[in-house]
Amino acid sequence: MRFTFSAALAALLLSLVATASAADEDGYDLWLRYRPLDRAAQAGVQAQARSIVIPGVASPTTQAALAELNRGLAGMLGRVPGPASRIADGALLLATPARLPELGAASPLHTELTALGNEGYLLRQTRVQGHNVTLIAANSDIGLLYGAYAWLRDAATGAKPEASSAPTLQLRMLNHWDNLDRTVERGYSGQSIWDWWALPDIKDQRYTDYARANASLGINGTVLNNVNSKPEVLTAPFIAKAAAVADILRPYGIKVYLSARFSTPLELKETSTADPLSPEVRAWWARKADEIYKAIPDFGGFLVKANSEGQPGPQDYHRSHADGANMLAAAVAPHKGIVMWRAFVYAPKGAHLADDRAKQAYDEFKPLDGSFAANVLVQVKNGAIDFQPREPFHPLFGAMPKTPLMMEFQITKEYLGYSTDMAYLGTLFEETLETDTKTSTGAVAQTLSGMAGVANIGSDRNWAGSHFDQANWYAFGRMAWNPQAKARDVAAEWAALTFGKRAEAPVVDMMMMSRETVVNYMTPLGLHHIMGTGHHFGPAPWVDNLERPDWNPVYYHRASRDGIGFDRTAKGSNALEQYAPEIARQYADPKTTPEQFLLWFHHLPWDYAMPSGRTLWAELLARYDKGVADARSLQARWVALKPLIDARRYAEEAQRLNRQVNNAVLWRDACIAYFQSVSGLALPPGVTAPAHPLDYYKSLSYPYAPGRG
Ligand code: GCW
Repeated sequence: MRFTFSAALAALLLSLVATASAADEDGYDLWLRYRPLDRAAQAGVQAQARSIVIPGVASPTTQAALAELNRGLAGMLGRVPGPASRIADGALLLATPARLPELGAASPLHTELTALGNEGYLLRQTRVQGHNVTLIAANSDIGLLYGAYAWLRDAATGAKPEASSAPTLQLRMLNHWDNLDRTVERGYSGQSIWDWWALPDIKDQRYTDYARANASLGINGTVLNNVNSKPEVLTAPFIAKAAAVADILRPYGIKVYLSARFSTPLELKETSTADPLSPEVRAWWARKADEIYKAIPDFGGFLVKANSEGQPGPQDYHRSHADGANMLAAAVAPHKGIVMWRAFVYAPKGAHLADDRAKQAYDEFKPLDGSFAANVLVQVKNGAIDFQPREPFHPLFGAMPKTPLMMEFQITKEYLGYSTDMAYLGTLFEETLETDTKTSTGAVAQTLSGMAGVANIGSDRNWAGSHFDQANWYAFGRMAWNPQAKARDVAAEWAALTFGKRAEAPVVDMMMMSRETVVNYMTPLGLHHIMGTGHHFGPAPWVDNLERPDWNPVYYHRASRDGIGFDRTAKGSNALEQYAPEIARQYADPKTTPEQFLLWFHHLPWDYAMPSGRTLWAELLARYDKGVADARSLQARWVALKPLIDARRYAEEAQRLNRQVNNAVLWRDACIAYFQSVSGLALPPGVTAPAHPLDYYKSLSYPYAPGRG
């Protein structure tokens, strides 16, 4: 009797524990959750992986692939097939031509496989050595690892295994804006994951999990430190720390890069100048490169922010960006390293200000097309101003045919509500990448040889600050692998992996509307850069007293009694001239300018007639109202999803979506109060007056907002 009672109690407790642990997730596992499949799906997956065979000598990369497959199968099926040495029916076979001679020139797969290059893979149900197998084939071990992740993704989502895939872009990079003291510039997910102080002796398990997550997306490079760099990162102790990280990332196909401060040798007092043409300086960088490559043989190279926002650069010595970039490029060239030189430049304090900050990068870089060394890439921000909720594509894309360009997206949401507001950036990436430059290059995506994303990864348990912000890391990686990927498909994949198949469709609907919602309550109709000084969080369209004119929101919206918007046509700054003639012509006329860019290119009277039949003033108000209404809709949609989401993640996102509604209302009310004070116009019937007078919004300050590094 006693025995029965305690057995029953134990069973009850066990089931409670099981339910609780199944219910509560903290997000650490990201999209690599590998939760148990239903019975039918289990049978299908099991049939493809009765054993795992990787012929030939194991490498760190094949070991990583095997470990991940085992982890995935243990989670999804509750069993681990383990490695087998012989090919048998039902084997999951991972092989390169070097590992399995059958995949060589005589193979029917040879042509297809060769076309996939070094990183691509193919998945195929086929026969090998007389056995029915599921084949993951590639030309290199890293291709096998990517193939293993693809196979696991398909298994977890019930998707039909993808036939074959290869990346179009060579460089798929994260840029960490992480400082050496572990603060993160524009980071909203805790501290830096790089514990520089503890490295190289103490290596956090997170570094390996970081590598797994990135490899699962095909990310193959990471810049460990902030572009606002420090000289110390290139000293021996920090090179040793970076080398320890590189050792962990290497099996996953991820190279380490560092942001270099242009004046490093001078500041370390090892040279008397930082002039890029000085032999002393050139020799110093060559020695430094040798030193780095001794510690990190596959070191990727340098990322540089120069002559921008007070950073030192070649212009300090009356040299050009090309002189500076080529000097560093010469130092790393013997080691096959590269230099990524950022085009985010705007005049330093006191220098002559361009008439329009949006024009400066093009003005400085376009004339240098053709003068960069072969191992230099110019990294161009998405947005000629700065990662705004919406910007037209940067005019440098399509304008530098002789220079490899990289796209720089910001995954961390500096300007889109940090990690509190929900904004799925897949739609933003897609919108930019698919835009036709109307030059010989075609779509923006076709101008690229690499893509960089400013990381949103930190020490928070869920990595990204919020669960939905994980999707932005995911989308960046998947779209760097395939810039033609559709935001909706990527969202569907992420949602199924993260919240399960049943939640997929409604979660995707939320994601797909989320960025437009933010645009509407922050900067509708092409408005930009009207956020608070320094922290860039809340609204501050009234700010007009900062040292530089182009730091002031009033510089960008130009609202006055007569109208609103920045005239970038020939009557104004003529930034339009930097685009292909076809685009310049189309955007020269407000009637043919896409509504979403209207006030980016035009200054228009408040009573300008919009296609909706409303005046511009009424349309602006309607957009702010729509932003708030859609934020409420996101909140309600999440509530409806409650039965499908585990309690912990449900609550964590619900709190954020509630706060987002308040944030949307704040933006709407503050902007309407301010623009009304300028336009002097009444609110049309039905439009709710802001909750407070303008002075109230002006008095709000956020001295301790996160992310200022
Ligand atoms: O958007 C601005 C940010 C800065 C950042 C800079 C840049 C790293 O506010 O924090 O500095 O862009 O991209 O260099």
